Formats: sequence, structure tokens, C-alpha cells
Amino acid sequence: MAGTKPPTTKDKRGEGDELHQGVKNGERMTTSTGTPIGDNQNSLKVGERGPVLLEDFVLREKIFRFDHERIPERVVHARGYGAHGFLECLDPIPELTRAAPLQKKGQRTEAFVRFSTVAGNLGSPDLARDVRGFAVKMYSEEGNWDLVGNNIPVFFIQDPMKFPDLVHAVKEEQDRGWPQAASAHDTFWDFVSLMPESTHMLMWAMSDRTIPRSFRFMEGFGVHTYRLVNAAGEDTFVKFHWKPLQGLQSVVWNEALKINGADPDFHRRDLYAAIDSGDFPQWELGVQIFDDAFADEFDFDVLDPTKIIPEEILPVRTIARLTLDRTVDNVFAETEQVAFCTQNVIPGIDFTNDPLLQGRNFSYLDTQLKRLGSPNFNQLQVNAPRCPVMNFARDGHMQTDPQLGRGNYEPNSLTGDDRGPRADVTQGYQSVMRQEQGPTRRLRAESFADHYSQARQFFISQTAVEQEHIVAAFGFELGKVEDPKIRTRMLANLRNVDEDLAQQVADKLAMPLPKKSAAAVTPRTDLPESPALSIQLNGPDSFAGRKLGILVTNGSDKAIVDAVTKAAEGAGAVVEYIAPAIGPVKLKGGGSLTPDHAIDGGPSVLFDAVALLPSAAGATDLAGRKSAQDFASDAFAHHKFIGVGPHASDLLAAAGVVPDEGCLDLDTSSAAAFTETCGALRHWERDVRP
Ligand code: HDE
Repeated sequence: MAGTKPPTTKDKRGEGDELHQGVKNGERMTTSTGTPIGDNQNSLKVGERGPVLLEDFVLREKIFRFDHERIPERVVHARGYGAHGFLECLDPIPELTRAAPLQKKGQRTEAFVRFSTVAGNLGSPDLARDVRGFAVKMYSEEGNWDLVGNNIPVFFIQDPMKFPDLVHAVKEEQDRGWPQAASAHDTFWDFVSLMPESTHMLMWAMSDRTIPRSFRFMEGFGVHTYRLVNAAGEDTFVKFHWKPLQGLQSVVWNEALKINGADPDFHRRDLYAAIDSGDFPQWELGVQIFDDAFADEFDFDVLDPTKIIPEEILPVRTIARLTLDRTVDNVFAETEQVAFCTQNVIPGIDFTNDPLLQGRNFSYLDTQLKRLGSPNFNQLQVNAPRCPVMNFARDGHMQTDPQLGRGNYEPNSLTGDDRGPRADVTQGYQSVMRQEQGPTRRLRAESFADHYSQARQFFISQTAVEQEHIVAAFGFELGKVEDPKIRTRMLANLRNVDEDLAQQVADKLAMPLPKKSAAAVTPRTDLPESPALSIQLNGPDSFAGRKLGILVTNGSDKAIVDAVTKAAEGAGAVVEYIAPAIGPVKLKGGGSLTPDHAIDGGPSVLFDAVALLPSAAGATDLAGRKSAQDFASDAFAHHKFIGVGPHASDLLAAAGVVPDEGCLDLDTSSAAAFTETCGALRHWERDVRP
């Protein structure tokens, strides 16, 4: 109302001492239909202590809205975290595709990314051993292009018919409701051991790929072979890769277990903090391009989603860069309601006959309708194309478009020039013309039958430490399997991958090696190592974007604390302080410091490296505390670099740590050298067995 002064009222206490906060800036609370609310603390009652009246529409509406807050969580990939950003074209490829984002150097396309785990429910911890989803929505001027990928380039199954079985097997068991977010149980291993096509993916799943240090440090893959199509309608095959400019990094399993307790939101917090501090994570979008001739000659079927094409055979060409530069404003509105669909493609991108991809093209649309409850889900801000949307789709739940005019069909002639949109026969999306023939059959192609050769190639491409982690992971997971025949069956399959691997896993389980399982195709042993498959061989050699935890106490030497902080921040790392308690710590040399964590809430698993800088008295105190001992011994056990201040030896001794070359003496003069060493990320030479 023009001229009306906005209301302001003062805070006041009610008769039962409840706080009624006053209106500031005229921001009056209303019901969903705009009626101003007079009391948001008390329901309408008869008398002072009487019953609540059904007439209280304010209460009823508030509770009604609350009752309906949840929508069905995703059946898979329920636990996720999203961020906004953009794709920037670095190397245009118009000769290969007319896809709008890839036409001009420097061209930017708005993007939204959602990372996720697969098996756990919405509230499950971030560090579950699990595949990570890497789903990218690109809002191009020719429509939304969704590249719904994972951080592993292969998948467990070859046919969509098996997806519900796979997911039932990995999710918590239906008769008991556990385990949550874990594959370490009978039903999962029962299923995969009966499905040798899973073996290649299992090698990745048991590697450190499934316990990434954060979303920022993992690769993404489109998995399936797709097609690029140029303006002349010519097509080529393509596989998509996202490569993190931050480098690859994972944690170790014992660390993952502890992070889940210390900070179940470790990955989402990391992404949020990095973006919030202006350290925008970036990935290069790369492509492997090939034609029919390559596909025919390649050792495996390019339509089989359990196979990769090694980068050493077909290099990845970088064409664009993804930057995430904005956190979501509201997790529900954006991260939860974002609806990725593999069938969201744009002119220039097309499908292949990979059966899994074909199955997905049905599933995602169907899923979104179930989850979001209305066919108009693409009108939500996070899903809405940034280009015009014009068609004759009408009505439906929650329609927000006023859909003007009389003609809502075509052809129509009633409305003259305002007759509405029409299909564009020259520039509109044209599917690649494919020749298909053959009898309709339910059949798995024979060319999909080699389940072990690439599994072995993955294993031999890992460093010795990574191989040890894989053995340990198989040992852990199968150790949780109660039924011995499942363990035996899995060992029999592993013998087809690598005899050494199978033997080591059998040793971990204290079981004899069973007879090798029959393999449909004799596994090849001649595939060469592919160094691109190792995380450790592709590290960043930089401490940038990592986190240093500095343990301080009253009396810590300010000069050393400052020098280490400066050196680490200078290297692009984030520094956090841990102290015996959360209140300020007085430093020797003047001033005080407010810690970020108390020692029992800030274990060393939350940091990439640690510096122990207690005062002499502080060290004596900490040496007697279990939390401080764990801080030091865990950092050591997890191969972390440890900066050892002048008084830290007692603490290390109390923690049972015998310092090695990864434990570096720390004073003002060695601070820079320490952070430089931290760039190697972990001291893998340290002999601590997983
Ligand atoms: Fe998915 N998948 N999937 N998937 N998937 C879903 O869609 C499905 C597969 C992937 O952050 C669901 O919106 C079938 C492969 C990601 O919102 C569902 C098959 C790959 C996400 C679905 C597959 C993926 C999903 C559940 C076999 C890697 C999360 C919620 C034919 C290339 C996207 C939803 C997000 C989500 C079905 C296999 C990746 C049920 C039927 C292979 C990253 O529709």
C-alpha cells in the first residue's frame, strides 16, 4: 500500500516468558496466502490452559507445510552435494560437433554439478567406500545437456535389466535394514560374485578411487560411448572425461572410517569451503574421439560399459574447462530438486547402442516424475533451460507458465502470425541416421564376454601401495561377508584377474585358494600397464587447496606458528588450529590465537598434514591425553607429513611414533621446506600396513 509505513515492533516476552521477536524492516511474517501472522509462538487455545482449536488456521498451515517437507530421496545417489559454475570452451571442435558450448574459444556455458555417493541414504556419511556420481548439467543456448557420469569409467553391469538387482544387492538388506552406505555385506558380494561382468568395476571399487579426499580431487567419466555430430550430420564416437586441475587424491581406508565419525559432511564441507573462500575447483573436459574403424579394431566392444579405452592407446584431448564458483543458496531447492536426465542432449550430441545408456534414457525421466511429483519439474529454477522453451505441452501439477493464446496444438491456422512454435527441420535436433537390422532377441553379445582382462590391466597399473590397498579392501569387505561360499566364489573369480591378488586376499581371509572359476573368454595377460589409471602416479605435487592442522597450546611459540602459517598459506593451503580447548590460546611472544577445533573434535584425519607446535608444558599435558596421542599416531599411520616443533617429541613418544623422514623438525627457518615437502601429499614410503 503506497504511503503505508512498514510496521516495526519491539521484541517482548509473553506471559509464559516466550520470546516474541518484533518486526524489523517491515518484514512481516504471513501465511502462504499472505495473511499477516500475529503470533508465531502460541497456538489458539480456549482459556489459558485449554484445548487447541481446530480453527487455528495459522497452526494448521504451518504443520501442514512441515509434514510435506520431504520428497522421496533418490533411490540411488541420494546423498549428494551441488554447486554452480560454468564451462569454458578452450579448444572448439565444430568440425566434430555442433554442440553449442563447443563452438567458440572462450565461450561460457552456465553449469550445475551434483556429486554424490550411490548406495547410502540422504543422511549417510560422505566417506563411505562407494562410487561417486559426477553429474553435470550444462544450460546451453540450444537446451540443457546433462552428462550424468561417475568418478569411475566403467560400471558393474552391462544390461539395464540388471540395475534393480544390483541396487537391491548393495543397499541395506531388506530383512534387517543394514548396513547403511556400505557394500561390505553378503547380498552385494553374493550378487557380484555371480556376475563376473562386475569384476572390472570391483577392482576400481576396491581401489582408493572410492574413498576420494574430496570431490575436488577426483576424475569424472561419461562412461558410455556417445556420439558427436557435426553440422553436416557426420558423426564420430566419443568418451567424455573430467580431469581435476587440483590433481587426484584419496584418503586411506582407516582414515575414511574415522572421518565418517569426526565429520560425516567432510566432502560437502570441503566443496563449500573451497568455493566460499574463492578457491574455485576446476576440471578439464576431455574427449577420446574415434571412428568405426578404431571401434572395429579395438580389443573390446566400445558399447560395453564395463570396458575402457586406455588413454595410452587413445589420448584424451582437452576441449573445455569447468569451474565451480558458486555454492547453492538452498540445498533443497537446488541440490535436491535438480533433475538430471541422460536423455537431455542437444544438437551435436547423440547416443550409441550401449544397452545401459539406452536403459538409462528411460529411467531418469521416470524417476524425476516420481521424485518431484509433477511433469513441470523443468520449470524449477535449477532445471529450467536458460534458452526459450516453447511447445504445446500443457497443464499438469504445479504449472507456473500462464500459457497464453488460443492455439495449443499444431498444425493450427486460427491464430495467424501468433500461431506458436514450430519444429525447425533444418536446425532442430536430428538423430543420427543409423542402419539397424537383425532379429529381435534377448541376448548378451559375445563381444561383451571378456570380464577379466581389463580388470587385470587395472590391477597391474597400480603402484605397489595402491595394490596393497586393493588387497586390504577386498580383505575388509569379504571379511564382513558371513557366508563362506560367497567368499570362496569371489576368490575363484579373482584368480582370473591375478593369481597374486587372489592369493593375498585369501591370506587376509585365512582361506585356502579355491579352484579358478570358469571364464567365458580366456583372460588376456598381455594388456600393458596404463599409468593413467593410478592415482598416485597422477598426483599434483602441490599442497595448494590442501589443509594443514597446527596443534597449539598456551605458550606455543608465536614466531614458529606464524612462520608455518605463512608458508602454508603462501603455498595455497588452508590452515586450521587445534588446541586443548576451543577458547583462546596465549602465545609465547605475544598475542593470542583462537583455535578452530578443540583436540577431541579436531582429529588429524581432518587434515592433509599436521604440525605439532605445543609449548613444553603443553606437550606434557597433551602427552597424557588420548585424543592428542591419537592425533599424532593417526597422522603417522595415515602416511601424513608431520611437522615436529621444538617440544613435540614427548607427544610423539607417548603416541608410540618413532619419527621417520616424513616427520620433519619444524622451526622458523624450516617452515617453507616443510610445506614444500607436504606437496607430495603423503609419505607412502612409511611402512605402516593397512
Ligand atoms: Fe544412474 N540413476 N542408473 N547411473 N545415476 C540415477 O536418477 C539408472 C548409471 C548416475 O546427482 C537415478 O535422478 C539406471 C551409470 C548419477 O541427481 C535413476 C542405470 C552411471 C546419478 C538412475 C543407471 C549412473 C544417477 C536415481 C542402469 C554412470 C545421480 C535418481 C541402466 C555413468 C544424479 C535419479 C544426481 C541417478 C537409474 C546406471 C550415474 C534411478 C536404470 C552407468 C551420477 O534414475
